[in-house]
Amino acid sequence: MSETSTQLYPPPAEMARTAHVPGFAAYQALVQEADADHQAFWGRLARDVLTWRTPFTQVLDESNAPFYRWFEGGTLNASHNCLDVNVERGLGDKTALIFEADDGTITRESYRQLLARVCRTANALRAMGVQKGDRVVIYMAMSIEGVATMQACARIGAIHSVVFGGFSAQALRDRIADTGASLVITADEQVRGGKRLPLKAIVDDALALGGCEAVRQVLMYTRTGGQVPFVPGRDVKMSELLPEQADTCEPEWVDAEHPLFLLYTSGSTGAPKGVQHSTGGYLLHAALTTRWTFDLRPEDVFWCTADIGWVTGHTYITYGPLALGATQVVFEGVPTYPDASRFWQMIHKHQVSIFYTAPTAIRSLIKACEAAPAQHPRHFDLSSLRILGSVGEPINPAAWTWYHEHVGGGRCPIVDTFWQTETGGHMITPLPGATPLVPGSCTLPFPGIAATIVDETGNELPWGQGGMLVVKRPWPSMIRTIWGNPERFKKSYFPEELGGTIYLAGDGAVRDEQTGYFTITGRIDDVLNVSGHRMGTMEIESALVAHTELVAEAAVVGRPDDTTGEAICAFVVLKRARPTGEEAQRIAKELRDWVAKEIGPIAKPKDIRFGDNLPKTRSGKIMRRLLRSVAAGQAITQDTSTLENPQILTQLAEVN
Ligand code: 6R9
Repeated sequence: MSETSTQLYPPPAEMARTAHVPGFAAYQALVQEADADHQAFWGRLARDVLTWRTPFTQVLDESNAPFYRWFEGGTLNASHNCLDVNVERGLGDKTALIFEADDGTITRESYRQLLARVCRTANALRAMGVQKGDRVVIYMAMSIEGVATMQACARIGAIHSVVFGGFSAQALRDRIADTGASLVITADEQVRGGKRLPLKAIVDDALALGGCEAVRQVLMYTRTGGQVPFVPGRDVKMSELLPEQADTCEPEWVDAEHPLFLLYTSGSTGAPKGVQHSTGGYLLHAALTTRWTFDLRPEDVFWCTADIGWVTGHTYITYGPLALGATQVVFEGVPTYPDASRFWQMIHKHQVSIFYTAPTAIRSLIKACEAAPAQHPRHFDLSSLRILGSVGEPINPAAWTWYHEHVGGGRCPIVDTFWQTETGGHMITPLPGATPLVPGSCTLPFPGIAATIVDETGNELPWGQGGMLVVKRPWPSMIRTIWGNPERFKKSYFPEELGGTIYLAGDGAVRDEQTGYFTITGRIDDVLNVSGHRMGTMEIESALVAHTELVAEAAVVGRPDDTTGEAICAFVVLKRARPTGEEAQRIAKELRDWVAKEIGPIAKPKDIRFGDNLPKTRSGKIMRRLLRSVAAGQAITQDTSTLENPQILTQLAEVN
């Protein structure tokens, strides 16, 4: 509905008065403060929001741009900021985490208890020989232990790299090998949607693939007690090591620039990149955005449904809310188990006041609740909610309106937060007490974020004209480098064509002619967004052609999908004759399973089309533009005159 996308939703009057950023004028004042003196602005906030061991002496060092350094001279510890500081503030007995397991079992942990757990884990890591700067790979599901393990790494200055529990042994191996980790932390199994899924067995497979020789030990949390292989001398159980440990642990005071974590994400070419984040700048933005974007108050119950395997789970579970002493829900399961009312029941049970989820979850719940009306949110008391959030992909106006009306009861602002793994925290987002909302728009930049839109040569474009989203000034939580590949960091994010110091987001965007509000139009590179998960088309292509017995050539593109946003569509040329009918379906299934094994189930192509060839230019380049139209079922309107073999398009349009 086009009307809904232009309707304005002003902030609720009460919020416009009492929010951390109260009203649009307050937002504008912050933007002006940052514009007038960018460094003074961030310096003031870094002193206000974080607790430093030694104060910084310089806010920003640009001498080696784009390798920016923030808060030089300052030392701190992220875990100290998230735990000790809150206990010292008198929040020791406040609930930090409410964990709800897949089967509904609830465990609560106060700030004091969480601090003790993190200290025991940190002592255990030290006892295993982990030192400051060592990399630790965490392959765990949603759990208090998962959050505590990340915090424990931070406490001793070890660099964690969480790998999402849905990635395969091969994908896990690649990440372990790239980090050079000496320790892997995992669980025996994970439980999701009533099913037990392996974790430890996958770690064993990953290590057996080779290339991870730096790994000396594997630390295992016992989640289910299921039978799992155990390698004596290498594998250690948390249940045996932790109780022996003291529950105090002196934090390792690190420089503001000390790497806090690496998180792998997909780019347009090559292997996934290890995005490196800092301690001081990252933590500042994590805490500040949690405070301003979600208007977090002491009495709030915050629930971010993301997994700790993604950046959203890092910033808005492990770091931001804890740095502010919030109470939050951590959920092990899936939104549709035991049925599609799970979220509504949990919001009511835990009296959640701030709820942050992804458009793909909303769209799948709309479908499920329409099919089973008893599970519709209207049957549940969701009056505890005050603010809703969305992240991961554009939220279409229809899903926005449903979320606003049925989940938010028409009274809760929706913060549509645009950001990326590389940005560390929110970049363009409404503030709930300040910004009038327009469904489908992430509205305006967070104060201090110099976002704008440029053309290919770096010229700023007027409102109304679509182009590339860039950020003109550095900000504290920006990516510091790609682990082990500073050249790729410069090339990917600070291209010479744009002057070498402007951050290129990789998304297209346009600003509304009247309001200047941003709308994200999608990636401008070969990165797909499937259910809010970033997938490189090249990664999936490499996985397909790695099936050397069957596959000669493959090209992967995205096509629009009502539920998942984008769906993966693979065009495959086999080493044998082009299959049809049942044979085509059988081979397509085999290839889907193969991709799941190579990368993980999230990378399985939804469509696989077989051809005798792929559409290529006379110079042999695959014409992905055309494949995108074929995948979307659109008529080909582009110029095909440079195509070597135009007839191939008809063949590829056939669905198996
Ligand atoms: C946080 C996260 C980043 C990519 C980003 C963009 C898309 C995220 C969005 C959005 C429109 C939003 N994206 N939030 N697009 N509106 N509110 O998702 O990080 O996994 O690195 O993905 O997701 O395309 O470039 P990440």
